[in-house]
Amino acid sequence: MAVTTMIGARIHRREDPRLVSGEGRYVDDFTRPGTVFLSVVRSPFAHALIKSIDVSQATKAPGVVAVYTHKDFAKVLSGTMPVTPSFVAEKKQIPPRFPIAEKEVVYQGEPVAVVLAETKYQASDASNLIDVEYEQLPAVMDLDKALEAKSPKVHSGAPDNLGWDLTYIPDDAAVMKEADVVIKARILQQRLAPTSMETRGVLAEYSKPDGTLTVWMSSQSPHFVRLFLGGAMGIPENRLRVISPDVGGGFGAKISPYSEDWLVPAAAKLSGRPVKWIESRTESLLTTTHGRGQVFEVEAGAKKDGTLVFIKATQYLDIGAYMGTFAAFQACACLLAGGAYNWKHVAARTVGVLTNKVPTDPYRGAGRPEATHLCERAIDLLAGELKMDPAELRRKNFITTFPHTNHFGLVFDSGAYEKAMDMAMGIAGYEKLRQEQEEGRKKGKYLGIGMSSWIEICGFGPSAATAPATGGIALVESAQVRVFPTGSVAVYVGTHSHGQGHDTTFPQIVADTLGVPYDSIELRHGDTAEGPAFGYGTYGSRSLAVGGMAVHKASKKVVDKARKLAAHLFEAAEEDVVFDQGQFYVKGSPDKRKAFGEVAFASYGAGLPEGMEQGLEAVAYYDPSNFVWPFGTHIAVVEVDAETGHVDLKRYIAVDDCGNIINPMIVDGQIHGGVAQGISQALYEEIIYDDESGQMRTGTFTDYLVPSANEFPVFELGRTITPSPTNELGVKGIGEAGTIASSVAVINAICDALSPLGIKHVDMPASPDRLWKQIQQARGASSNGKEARK
Ligand code: MCN
Repeated sequence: MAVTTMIGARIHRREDPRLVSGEGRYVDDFTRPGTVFLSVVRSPFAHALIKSIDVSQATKAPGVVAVYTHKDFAKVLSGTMPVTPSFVAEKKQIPPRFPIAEKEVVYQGEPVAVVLAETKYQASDASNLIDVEYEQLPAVMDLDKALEAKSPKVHSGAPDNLGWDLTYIPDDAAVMKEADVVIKARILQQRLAPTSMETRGVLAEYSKPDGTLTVWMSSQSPHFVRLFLGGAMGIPENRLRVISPDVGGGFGAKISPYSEDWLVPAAAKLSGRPVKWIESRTESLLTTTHGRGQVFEVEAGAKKDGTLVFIKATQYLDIGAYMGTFAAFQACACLLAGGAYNWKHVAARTVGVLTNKVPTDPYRGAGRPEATHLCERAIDLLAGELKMDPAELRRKNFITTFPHTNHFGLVFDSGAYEKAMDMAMGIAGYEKLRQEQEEGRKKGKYLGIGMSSWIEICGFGPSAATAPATGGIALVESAQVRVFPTGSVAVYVGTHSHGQGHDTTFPQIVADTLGVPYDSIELRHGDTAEGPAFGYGTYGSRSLAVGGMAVHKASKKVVDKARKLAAHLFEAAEEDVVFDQGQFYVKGSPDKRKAFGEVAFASYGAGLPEGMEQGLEAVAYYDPSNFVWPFGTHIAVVEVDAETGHVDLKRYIAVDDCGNIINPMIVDGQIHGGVAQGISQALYEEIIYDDESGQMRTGTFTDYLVPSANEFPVFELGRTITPSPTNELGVKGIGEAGTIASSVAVINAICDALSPLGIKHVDMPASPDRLWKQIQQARGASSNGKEARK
């Protein structure tokens, strides 16, 4: 690999001046002549039968162009919404999902009818005139209750509410008996709303004469939408164009296709008019897939000397009313339950449970924050039982030899876990903090130090592992590099940047590989009409480790062709031509050079070597041999006010290792955002439904607490670099790392702070209300002499 100056350069994101000055172009900025606006009539109930729908008043309302219900959409849409079920082999039940309800609604917010009108206000007003007669049915909202035999069924007539039940590894009772101490915990991962700044939105234009459909959509994976939507509408991929322009965040919730992604294009076909729908914030909280929504039963055991023996995790995952396209993926929490440690035995089981709520699907980290949380909580609980320092217990049990094959057959490519922990402890001043804690406790201060030594699997993914899991589609990645006659370069990729800075980092890779100026390279993505035939989108922190490698591979193909041409121009043998930072020369004659641009120009001219075609461009698909395995240690320092339950997050230290770095500034930015999201889960965010009525109680930002920068301390970052042996760039992903690591670091710190009260575990969000009650209970118990109070 040519090493020059751009890979590793801490340069500003080139997309930012455009995005922060209002020049970004999001779905709502696009319009087509004659566009009508769509409003969705949604079920107000969590579970009900639709007895009748009267649209007569709405049809007569001002500006209304059409009103459509299930029977209309059934004429232009076939099949059901896509699901990747094969990930969970022992699947029990995948309720078929049509994008709009026909006879039964199974979650609040499910589409029942749509109105098309000349303005969005007319569409919204008219949707209130649609009279739907419902017969309310009992809803089941609670995960535990849903599993009871006598509970109402989420779908009428269904045998039970079980989505899946899969034991990956059963108990090994003989090994489990070897443990001297055993801890048990029930850990809640509350439902979260992935609240990107830009809500979802779709604009669709159908041309009847030529049978083409163009869709503008806020999506992380436009090619997948084209594949699935084309199937549903019977439109071949060469007549269907999906454009994801600037996307204001996705956080995993814009991977899977949604009802509206089908209804808007279908309405465009039915009405013969371009149709636009932009999701409101309340619709977003109610109907965009939620994240997490899980309960873990965890058991772990260790020897007296701190040697870890076993960890057992049972995951109960609240699927919601239908299975999200990638819902089963969240079961990967089980595969990483052992974390960064050597355990003699790991047992894991995942149970997917249907409830009358909006489906859950991947949200930043998807399975890996949950795995880190359960494992790192178990480590701290064991350390408490063993009366060992949590850092010491970690150090004693870290995996140290690589590649390492875990209990599930996954191969960790490289790591240096202790090094990252040592650096984090150094930055934190760990020993001093422990002393301060000791002294503070004497004065009644509840200071806590929490650690999270995280690992993750990302860079999805190798075809051998992903094709069986997705039902046949291998998650590889594509790129096309085009060099124009005067030397400027356009790069087309199948990944989609919606905040991750690809416009900057991918050209950094190309600049070094081709040896051309960074400013001469443009990145294009998000339009299925451009670039390679298929792209696999952005999620699972895969864009660099897979997509960046495709870019690198395509660039190298271009260099190979240019080298052949340079040899011809030099009248030398190809193997004698040296390519050095954008210049070609013949071995032994370094003074006589041809710049890459000269060769590019020549490639469009006459007199090429025999058999060589004009032009200088290449397409590459990259299929990695393995996933990549970043890691690190985060440390949170908190003080809990025992009188109010308020948590003051005093410091946050994050040491992460994502292999070689393309752009340190962008990596830091990704860590900042990710850490903020994880802390927010630990302290603030929670989607709440009323168990009785099935109504969501957090339908606005007044009830659903999203923090601002003011709620966070300045993050103290450190970095170790352990290159990945999996790819030539030596890179690993970083887009989810902060979220994966941080929630449990904060919770471990709170538990540490409250340990003098005998509190061993707190659930998320650790809101003042929840903590105050727990503190009151603990104090009550201690005044009854049941718990020790220091
Ligand atoms: N990078 C780097 N060197 C590394 C690793 C990464 O320079 N060793 C750079 C990459 O080149 C890229 C960025 O860091 O510019 C993130 O790369 P990567 O880790 O490959 O992650 P992805 O680009 O695939 O992003 C996906 C990830 C996920 S899964 C979610 S969810 C998420 C996230 O990124 N959603 C985001 N970060 C987000 N950031 C914003 N602003 N908005 C979202 O919706």
